Amino acid sequence: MSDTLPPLKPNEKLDIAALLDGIENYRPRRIGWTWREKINNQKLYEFTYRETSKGLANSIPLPAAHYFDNIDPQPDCVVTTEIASGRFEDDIRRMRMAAWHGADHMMVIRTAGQSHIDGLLEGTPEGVGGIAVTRKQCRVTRRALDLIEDEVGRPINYHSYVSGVAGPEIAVMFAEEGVNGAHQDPQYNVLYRNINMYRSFVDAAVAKRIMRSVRMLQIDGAHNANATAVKAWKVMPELLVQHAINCAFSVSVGMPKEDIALSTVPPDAAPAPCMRMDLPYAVALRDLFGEYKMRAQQNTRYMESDSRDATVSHVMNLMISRLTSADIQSTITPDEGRNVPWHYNNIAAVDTAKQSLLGMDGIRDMVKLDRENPELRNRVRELKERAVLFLEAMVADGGYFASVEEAYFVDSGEYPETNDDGIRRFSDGGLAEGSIVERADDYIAPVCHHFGVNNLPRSVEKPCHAIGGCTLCDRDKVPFIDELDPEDNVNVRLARTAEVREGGLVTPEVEWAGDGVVAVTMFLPVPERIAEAAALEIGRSMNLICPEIIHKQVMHPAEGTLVEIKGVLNVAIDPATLVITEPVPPLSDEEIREFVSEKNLRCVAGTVGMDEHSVGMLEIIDIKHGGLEKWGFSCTYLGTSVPVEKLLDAAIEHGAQVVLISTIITHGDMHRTNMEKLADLAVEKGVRDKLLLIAGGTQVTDEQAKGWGMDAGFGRKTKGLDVASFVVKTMRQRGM
Ligand code: Z98
Repeated sequence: MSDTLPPLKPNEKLDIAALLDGIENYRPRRIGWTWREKINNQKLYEFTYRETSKGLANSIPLPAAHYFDNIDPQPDCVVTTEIASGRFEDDIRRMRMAAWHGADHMMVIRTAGQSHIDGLLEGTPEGVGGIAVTRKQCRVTRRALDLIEDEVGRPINYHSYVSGVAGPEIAVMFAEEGVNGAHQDPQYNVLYRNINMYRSFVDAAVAKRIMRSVRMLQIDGAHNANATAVKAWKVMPELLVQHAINCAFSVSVGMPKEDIALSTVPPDAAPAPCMRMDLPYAVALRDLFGEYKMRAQQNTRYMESDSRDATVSHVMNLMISRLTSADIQSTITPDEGRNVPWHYNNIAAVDTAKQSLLGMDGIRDMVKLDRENPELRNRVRELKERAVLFLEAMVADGGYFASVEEAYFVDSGEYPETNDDGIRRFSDGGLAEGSIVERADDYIAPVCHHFGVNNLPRSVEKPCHAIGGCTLCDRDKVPFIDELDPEDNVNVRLARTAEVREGGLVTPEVEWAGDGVVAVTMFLPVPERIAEAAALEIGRSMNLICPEIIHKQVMHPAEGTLVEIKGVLNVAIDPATLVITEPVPPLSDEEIREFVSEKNLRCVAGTVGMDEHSVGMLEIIDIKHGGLEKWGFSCTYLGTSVPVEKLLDAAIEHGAQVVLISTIITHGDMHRTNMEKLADLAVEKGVRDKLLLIAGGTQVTDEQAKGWGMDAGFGRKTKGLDVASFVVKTMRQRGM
C-alpha cells in the first residue's frame, strides 16, 4: 500500500499525530540499503569535484557557502548520524534536521543493554540513553523517513542493532519493517554482553540469513574492541582478526560481500602521533578486506567533555578516510563524552564530516600514501603478520570458542605479546546458556529465509506455501500490537508537551520538545575548584534548575577556568508577545560590486567638528575590515576634525557621490549642528541632489540624522555592508 500522507512542507514541523494515524496499515515502500549516486567531475559554482554525489532538493549548506553561490555539494560516501534521545517522536525531528545537513544513514542507538532483552517489546516505551526497540517505533520512524527522504530528494538508510539475545526476532521484525542496515556481530554479544558463545553464533546465523533476505547492510562490531581496550593502539592486530571472523562467518551464512561493512575506527588520538600510528592500520585493513565495504567511525575511546577536542580528532579521522577509503562515514556527536547527545551536536558532527570530506575532495590525486616508505610498508606488514599469528594460535588452541575461554580478546598487549588481562568467557556460561535446542530429525519450518536444516517436502517451491505465505512474503500477515502501557506511551508524552509541539509556546530544547535545557559557557578568573562551585551558583542565580557542570578546562591554575554548565530553564515564551522586525536583507557582494563599478562610485569621508575618533569611520571604509573598498568604492579619507566645507569641496573635486561623516555626541549638540551645516551647504552649493550624505557614530540614529538633513544615519554595530547596501539601493531608487 502506498502511503497517503501529504509531502512535508519545509516551513512546517513534522506532524507526529499524522504519522501515528493509521500506522497499523503502513508498509515500507522499499527494502535494502541505498548508496549515494556518485558523480565524477561534478561542476558546482566555479569548482570541479572529484568525490561527490547527486545533490539534494532541500538542504542547509555549510556556513561559508554563501560566498560560493550557496552550493551544498554532497560527498560520495554515505554519512551517518547516531540518534539517541530515548523518544522516537523527537528522534524523527532530529533525523529531519540531520538529513537537511547531509546525513543519509540514521542509526538509532537503542536502550543500553538491548542485547540482554530476550524478546520483542511492543508499544513505544521511553528509553534512558536510547530507545527500546519496538515495532511501532520502528514503523513510525520509517514512515517519517519516507517523507523526509522525499523532502531532501535522497534515499535515507534506517539502521539499528540486531546483536543480542533477541537478535533473530529483531532481524525478522526489521526485515518486515523496512529497516535498511544493522550492526550484527556475535563476538559483540560474547565479549561485551556475556551472552553464551554458542547461542550467540547460532542466533547470528539466523539473524544474518534474515538480513540477507532483504539486503540489509551489515556493520560488524570490531570497533567495540577499540573502545574498550586499555591501550587502543595495541589492539590493532586483534581488530583485523575480529573483522575476519565476522566476515568469514557472514559469508558462510550466505551474505553477499557487498552487504558486509567493516566498522573501523582509527584507534588513537593526539597527543599520540595518531596519524602515523593509524594510517598503517587503515591500509592493512583495506589490503586484507578490499572486497568488503568500509564504515569509518570516529574515535570515541579518547573522547572527553571538550567538543573542540573531539572535533579535531574527528577531522584527523576523516583525513584517514580520504587518504584511504570510506563507503560510510559515521559521526559521533562531539558532546558524546558529556551528555546524552543533543540535537545540534548531531548536526555539528554531520557538518564536520561534510566540511572535511569536501575540503579534502580529490586530495588523493595530489597527496598519495607512500607505500614505499619503509615505516608504512613495514608496519602494514607487521600488523598483518601479528593478525595471522593470532589466528594461527587460535586454531592451535582449539578454535574460536577455546580462545575466548583463554581470554585472547581485548588483551592489553599487542599480539603476540599478551598481558593475560583479556575478556574471559566460558562456553558453559553466560546469558542464555543451555538454551540451544537441537532440531528433531523431522523438523520443518514453513517460513522463508530460514537458517539450517529444514525438512521440507521435495515438491514445495517455497517453504511458506504450506501456510499460505510467511510475513516476509505477505506483508499483510505482519502482526501489529499497539501501546500496552497506559502510562509510558507516545500519546501520553505528546499530550504532556502539546503546547510546545503545536507551535504555541517557545521553550529551549536539546533533546526533547519542552525539555527546557540550556547550556551556558563562562570564564571565571579563579582556580578550578572554586570555578566549579561558583559556576553552579551562577547557574542558580540565572534561575537554572539543577545546574550541572558539563565541561571545564583550566586556562591557567591561577588566572582562570573555562566552565560550561547546563540546566533547565522554566520558561515558555508566547511568540504573540514578541516584537519581531523584518530584517532588511543586504544586497549580494556581486550586485554591489557591479553597481559600484558601473557608476564608478566614490566617497569622501572624515570625522567632523572637534572629533578625533577615527576608528569607526575607518572600519566602514577599509577593505581589511570589510569596508566600502571591498566592493570597489574609491574612498578619500580626509582625517579627523575636518570642517564640513572642506568635505564638500573634496566631494565636488573628486566627483564623489557619497559623503560620510562620523560624529560622536558632543556638548552643545555639535553633532546636530554639523549635520545640519553639511546639508545646508550642499544645498547652497547646488550639489545636494547629486550627493548621498551619511552620518555615523556610536549614538547616531537613522531617525535623528534624517531629521537633521542627512540621507541616513548609522549607529553602533554598523558594517560596511550596511552602508554599501544603503548606497546602492538609494541610488537605484532615486535613479542617480
Ligand atoms: C557505533 N555507537 O557503532 P547494546 N551489536 C553491535 C554493537 O556495536 C552494538 C550493539 C549490538 C557505536 C557502538 N555498539 C555501540 C555489534 C553497540 C548494541 O548496548 O546491547 O544495545 O548494544 O557507532
